[in-house]
Amino acid sequence: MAKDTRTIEELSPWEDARRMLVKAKDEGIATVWDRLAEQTPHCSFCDQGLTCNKCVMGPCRVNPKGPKRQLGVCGADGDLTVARNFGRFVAAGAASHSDHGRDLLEALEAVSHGTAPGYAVRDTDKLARLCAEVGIATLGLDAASQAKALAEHFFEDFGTRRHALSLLSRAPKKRRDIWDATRSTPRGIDRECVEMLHRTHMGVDCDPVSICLHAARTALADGWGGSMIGTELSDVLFGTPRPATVEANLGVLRADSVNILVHGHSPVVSEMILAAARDPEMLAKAKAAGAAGVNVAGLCCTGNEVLMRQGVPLAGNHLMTELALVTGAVEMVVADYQCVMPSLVQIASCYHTRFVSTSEKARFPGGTHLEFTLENARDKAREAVELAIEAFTRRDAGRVDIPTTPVSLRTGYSNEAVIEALGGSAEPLLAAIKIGLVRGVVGIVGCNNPKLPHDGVLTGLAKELIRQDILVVVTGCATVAMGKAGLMTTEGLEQAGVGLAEFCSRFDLPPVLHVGSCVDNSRILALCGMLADALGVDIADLPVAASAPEWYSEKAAAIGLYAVASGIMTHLGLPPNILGSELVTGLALEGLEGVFGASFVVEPDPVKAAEAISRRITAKRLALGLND
Ligand code: CUV
Ligand code: SF4
Repeated sequence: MAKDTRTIEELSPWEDARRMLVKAKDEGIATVWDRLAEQTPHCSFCDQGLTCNKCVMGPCRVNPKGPKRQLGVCGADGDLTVARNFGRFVAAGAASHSDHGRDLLEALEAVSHGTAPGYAVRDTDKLARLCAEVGIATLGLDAASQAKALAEHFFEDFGTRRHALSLLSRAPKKRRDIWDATRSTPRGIDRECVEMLHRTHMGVDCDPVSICLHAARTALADGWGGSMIGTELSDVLFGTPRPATVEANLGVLRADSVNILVHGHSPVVSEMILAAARDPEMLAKAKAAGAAGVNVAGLCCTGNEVLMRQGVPLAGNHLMTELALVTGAVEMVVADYQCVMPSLVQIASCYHTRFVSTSEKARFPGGTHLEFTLENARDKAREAVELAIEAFTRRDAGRVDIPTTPVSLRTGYSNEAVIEALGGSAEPLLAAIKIGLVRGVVGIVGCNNPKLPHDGVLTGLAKELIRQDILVVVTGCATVAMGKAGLMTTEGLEQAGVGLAEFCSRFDLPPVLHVGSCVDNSRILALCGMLADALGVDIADLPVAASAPEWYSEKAAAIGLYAVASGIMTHLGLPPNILGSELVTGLALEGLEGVFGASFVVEPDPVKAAEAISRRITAKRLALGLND
């Protein structure tokens, strides 16, 4: 097997990761880093986005600068090839978030019909607020009828018959005008994804710029559509997050308990697993099997979902998912979908660990498939917990190593909770921004990527930003990184600049606020819309930025693009596979500025990235007539 030439110390800064990397090596277990080494160097055509397999006249490798093969068999040049690939990449990401959003919509509908036992509307106020927002008269409607009406309304947003998605109303008028003028107003969530597949079929849209603009429209359909609906309905069904202190890292696993890891993205399955694990009957069964209890911990975004709402500890982020199993202390991984490495099935089989898939659309051969539906979820969750208890009896104590003790982090900062923490309105934050106590706000989001030092770019960037009085909001896998770095409690204020520390202390906030999972990036969009409206400006005028320092997924590309198309400059720690086209790369790095008032910055070095972001924030502050 090819070896990663980096030392374990270079791969990850964390004690828990390093200990498990050593253990994996000792036990002969390959990880994502080993497989990356085997795949390196990557195919240079693919790396640049210059391969095409969209028809069987090909596949083609396009070499724009070469003596030969400047065009694919159909005549597509490098720019078109890169644009078509990137368009489909973004559409896949937007489709993933949005299909997840649709699952929440189906759950809400089933709850309204009484056909989803165990699920309920937990936040009736939010349900009523959303109904009012989209124009559903709630007078005389009970919660079930409101849920039914709201579900029907949002289903329409997925279709093809609207001219604009309903929650676009949360964006400032100026922004909506820009979208209209550039024909990037998303009409239907599914429609934009499907249209991207259509446009990129051989012989449809052959203009790379036009494809990129449609990519922006598709991404906007995710951010202000599929993801936003997913977030809002998750709050309605499972409760709007409120501040709480929780624990994170592999130390949250318990040697004496049945450990179940929930992994994936949707709260629909993980909430049920949690409910079953907390059932006294299950606890009794666990005790009978010799365990002290049933301990549920989260991975990745589903972990963020149950962390935000239920205080469930977070075992780790993307690059920790394999290593969590290497502890030998995990009885079960329950996965729904997205970002679940197929390798987990193989690694689970090296231990007593059971890998359970739950979604009809995400099957993992070699694992145990317990198909969850809205009707059977409560029973299936109990079945899963019973299987985990059974697995506990087969645990090999000699192979268990739970490294480190957990760190604490504060969570639960939904927009509602932030406003409540500020005393009922966003005014104190705006005032702090105006006088420069808080210079700006940056969303740091997204994944890990084994090509980069684990969590290194994420935490390096966050530390630089808070030092420069920039408030950071985080979602997804970035959360665990910030928590481990100690930035998500008020103790983290020691690392913040004087102004930010003063502001945060006044409202008892940490310098890095946890706003949720990847779909919850929509909370950041909504917050930006709110702040811009309060100031009477466009989102592009705000001293804000976004960053996905260690991103890897198609979804992250969609997030980055909807941020840019919403007017938010976005930093990426590594580029998407577009460098084979100067045209597309130029558009991403500069051209979009002229269209949407924001573009991408690619920079792997966290300090340099912070400089670029800080410069941007200064420029926006000066343009608003504020100090720098
Ligand atoms: Ni959706 S998309 S690795 S779990 S943040 Fe984590 Fe988050 Fe990226 Fe995936
Ligand atoms: Fe080749 Fe064109 Fe077919 Fe792509 S669509 S595989 S470039 S012939």
